[in-house]
Amino acid sequence: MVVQHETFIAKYKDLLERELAASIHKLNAPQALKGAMLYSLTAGGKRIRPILLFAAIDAFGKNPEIGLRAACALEMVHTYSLIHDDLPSMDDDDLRRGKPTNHKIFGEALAILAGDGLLTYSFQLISEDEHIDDQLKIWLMKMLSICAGPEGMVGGQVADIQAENQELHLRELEYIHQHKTGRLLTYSVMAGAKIAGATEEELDLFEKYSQHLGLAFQISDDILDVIGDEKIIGKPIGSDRDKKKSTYPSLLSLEGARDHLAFHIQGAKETLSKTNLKTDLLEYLTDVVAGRDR
Ligand code: GRG
Repeated sequence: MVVQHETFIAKYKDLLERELAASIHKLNAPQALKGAMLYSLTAGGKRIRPILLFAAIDAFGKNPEIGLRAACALEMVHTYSLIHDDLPSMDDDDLRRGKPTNHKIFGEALAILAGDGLLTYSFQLISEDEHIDDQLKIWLMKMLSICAGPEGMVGGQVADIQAENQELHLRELEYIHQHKTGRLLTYSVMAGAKIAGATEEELDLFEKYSQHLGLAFQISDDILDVIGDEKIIGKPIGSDRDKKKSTYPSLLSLEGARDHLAFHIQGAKETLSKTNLKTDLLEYLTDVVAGRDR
């Protein structure tokens, strides 16, 4: 089963990466901008979000390829967020995934514009998707706006910046992570489910699943920071380290954070089992995302 899941992941990662590159190459835009967009898009991300989108479609027994454009759009939004997050005015990181950050190569102005280009192009890609009908396009664009915008990732990023050097309560920490990283994971599975024709009830279950998954992702990241394992999300040493931030282990102790992680992994899997769909791949990805397989 593991081999089968890894084959699925490798196949759709490859398909996605070829489509991402083709989407940039066909753009009628300045070469410098295309170069900066392509640099970060092809800099070696794990593609967790598109894989979740494909896996959600697969759970319904549909061909995951119908979600290819939506998956590219999603990865572009994620990539824009990383480019902007690394800027001197934000985290001021020199390295991402072991490579120089976008602004280190292309300069700050082009890095900002490469992020802007990826964000706006993502909506163009969905609007031009020939495999889905207009109603579904509107749903996808609206949901992406909600999950990535002020009510989602951007709002979470602002809350995170405001929380620097402050001692947070657990619910404040959860707000930050549910928005900053969680909402895009929610979009990943809900978009896949919607593309595959999910009912409202199934969409609700996928949303609940993604909320557990998003928190598990973050708690696992916080635990890895404490135990010094850098390999799972590829976060370069030095990233975010100079700022004093509340984390799950700092609020709950390492043991408490581990209990919390186990709670969310179990919650995610229990929610999946209520869908009555073929969710073994999503279960596997839950363990991958929450770091249980390493
Ligand atoms: C700038 C609007 C704006 C938002 C930035 C996502 C984000 C918000 C910042 C990233 C900061 C960070 C390192 C958060 C920890 C969790 C996270 C999102 C890690 C990166 O995602 P992965 O592990 O990255 O999927 P790869 O490199 O595999 O694409």
